Amino acid sequence: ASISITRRSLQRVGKRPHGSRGLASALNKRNLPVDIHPEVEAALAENRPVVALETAVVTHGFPYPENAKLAKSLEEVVRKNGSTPATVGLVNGRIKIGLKQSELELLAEPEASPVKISRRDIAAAIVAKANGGTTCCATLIFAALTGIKVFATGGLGGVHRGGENTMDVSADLGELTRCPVGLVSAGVKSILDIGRTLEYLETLGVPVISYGRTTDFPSFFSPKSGFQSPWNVDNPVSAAQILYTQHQLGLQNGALIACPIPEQYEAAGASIQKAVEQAVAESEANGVNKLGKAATPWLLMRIGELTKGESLASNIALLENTAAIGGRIAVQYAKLAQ
Ligand code: PSU
Ligand code: MN
Repeated sequence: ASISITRRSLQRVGKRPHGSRGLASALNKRNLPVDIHPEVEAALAENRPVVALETAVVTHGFPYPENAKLAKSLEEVVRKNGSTPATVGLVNGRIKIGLKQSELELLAEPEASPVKISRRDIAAAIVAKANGGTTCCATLIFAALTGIKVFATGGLGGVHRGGENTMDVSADLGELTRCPVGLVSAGVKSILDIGRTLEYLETLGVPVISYGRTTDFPSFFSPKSGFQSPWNVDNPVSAAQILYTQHQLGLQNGALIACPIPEQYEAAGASIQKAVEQAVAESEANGVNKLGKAATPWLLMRIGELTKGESLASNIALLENTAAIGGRIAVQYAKLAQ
C-alpha cells in the first residue's frame, strides 16, 4: 500500500489518546519513515508536556560548532522549564521526533551535507536517504503528526522584502493554517517584510499573539517592530488556554506566539538591524534574493559577518527565551488537556 503523510493520516495518527506505546506502534504499523525518541514517546503517552524544536536553524542558520552547542542548550532550557524537548530532523532518510545526541551532532556538522527541508522536500529527501534540517514548516508537520502542541523557534519565515515581485513567501506561513500547534518565536526574521507577513497571516486566518505587556509585534533582534499584533497575553496560562480553545473547537490551524527578545538586547538590536538592511540590499544587488531557499541562509551568514558575531549572541538569547516560554506554555497546556 502506498504510504502518504496526508492531512487525514496526520489527524488519525496524531489523535489522542495513544495509550502507552500507542503512538510508536501506530507509526510502525503504517510503516511511516518516522522514529520517535523513547523519552518523547513516554511523555506523550503520559500526557506530559513536550516542546518541538527545529533543526534548519542548526543546519542552515548557525555556523559550526556554535550550532551544535545551541541545539543542546535549547533542549536544556526546555527541560528546565518543565517540558521534554523533541528536536525534529531528518537522519539518513528517517524523520526523527527527538534526536539522539549523536544524531544532533551529526546534523550540526557540515560534512553531513544536510538539506533544508520544507513541506515540498520531505518525501524526496526521505527517498534519497538524505540528512536534513527541518524548517518551521516541516517541524510543524511532524509536531502535528505526533500530537505535540507547542513548538519553539527563533524566527518564523514569511514574506521576503520585495516578495510582491519575487513571490518569495515562506511555506512556514501556510503550514500554520493546517497544523494545530502553537509556534513560539521572536516574531519573524528581521530580513523579512514584517508588515506584509502580518497581512498575509491575517488573510490565512492565523492568530498572532504578542507575548508580553503590549501588542507590539517583535522584530527578532529588537523587542519592537513598529507593527502591532491583534492580541497579546502576558503569561503561559493564557497562551495555553488559547491553544486549548482552538483544540476544543476543532480548529485545525496553529497560532503564532511572538515573544520579544529580552530588553537588554535592545541596543544591540538597533545596530544589528543596520547590518540586516545592508545584507538585504546586497542580496538584491548580487541576485541571492532570487535563489529560493538559499536566500535566508545567505542573509543570516552575511549578517553574522557584518556584525562580527554580535547577531549570533542576540540570536542565541532570543532562541533561549522562546524555548523557556514554550516550555512553560506546554506545561500549562498539559494541565488543561488532562
Ligand atoms: N530563523 C533563524 N534561522 C533560521 C531560520 C529561522 O534565525 O535558519 C529558518 C527556519 O527554519 C525557517 C526558515 O523555517 O529559516 C525559513 O526559510 P525560508 O525563508 O526559505 O522559508
Ligand atoms: Mn523562500
